[in-house]
Amino acid sequence: VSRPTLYIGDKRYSSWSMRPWLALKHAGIDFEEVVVPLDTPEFVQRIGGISPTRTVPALHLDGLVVWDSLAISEWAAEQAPLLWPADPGLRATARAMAATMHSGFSALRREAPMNLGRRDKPKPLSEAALKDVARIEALWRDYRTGDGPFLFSAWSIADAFWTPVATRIRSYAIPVGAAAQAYVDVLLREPHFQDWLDGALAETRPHPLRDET
Ligand SMILES: N[C@@H](CCC(=O)N[C@@H](CS)C(=O)NCC(=O)O)C(=O)O
Repeated sequence: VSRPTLYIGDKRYSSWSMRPWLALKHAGIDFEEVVVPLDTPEFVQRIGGISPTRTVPALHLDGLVVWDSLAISEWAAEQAPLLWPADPGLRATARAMAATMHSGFSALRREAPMNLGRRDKPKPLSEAALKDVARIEALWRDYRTGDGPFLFSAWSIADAFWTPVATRIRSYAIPVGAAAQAYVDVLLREPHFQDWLDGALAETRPHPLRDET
């Protein structure tokens, strides 16, 4: 079995790429990462050979291509089952939490795109985006389980899916309650995220669409 390759976008901007990258790291899987810069001629030229959906992330292993951040995370969980909670009920809830993030909160995502080069700079958000934030806070409050720092006590793929949201809260100085802020801080202090952030801050390419001040 050869080493898997994870194709990702810029670490500063590609929130979809971050989630399975974190899952693979937490699984202890040895993989190669290849950054394909978003919104460039290089991306357009290479993406057809990388993913049938022409999006990153995509994982290549031994002739198999797995696209979509959740599908790649599930592949990682098959190698390392503890990426989900061991209890079947909690596991179902954790999957629901990840899937909810995967397919929802479009107003917040549109108005506050991930940009790891931006920190503590407020931006006025629409009512729809603020509603997204309130729903996220309620989910975090109502489904937090156990004594550990993460949503289901130990780190799980659900936390991977919320980590880009945590970065948006910090980047755009979005006000949240004390419990939500504490969870945000836990996600942003997590060592594998810190490694991703170091990589993001080392990227210097100006981005045509995202570098608003
Ligand atoms: N649902 C997909 C979404 C992936 C996605 O939209 N990726 C963006 C970058 S973060 C992309 O590749 N955009 C390139 C394009 O649309 O041309 C997933 O979870 O992987």
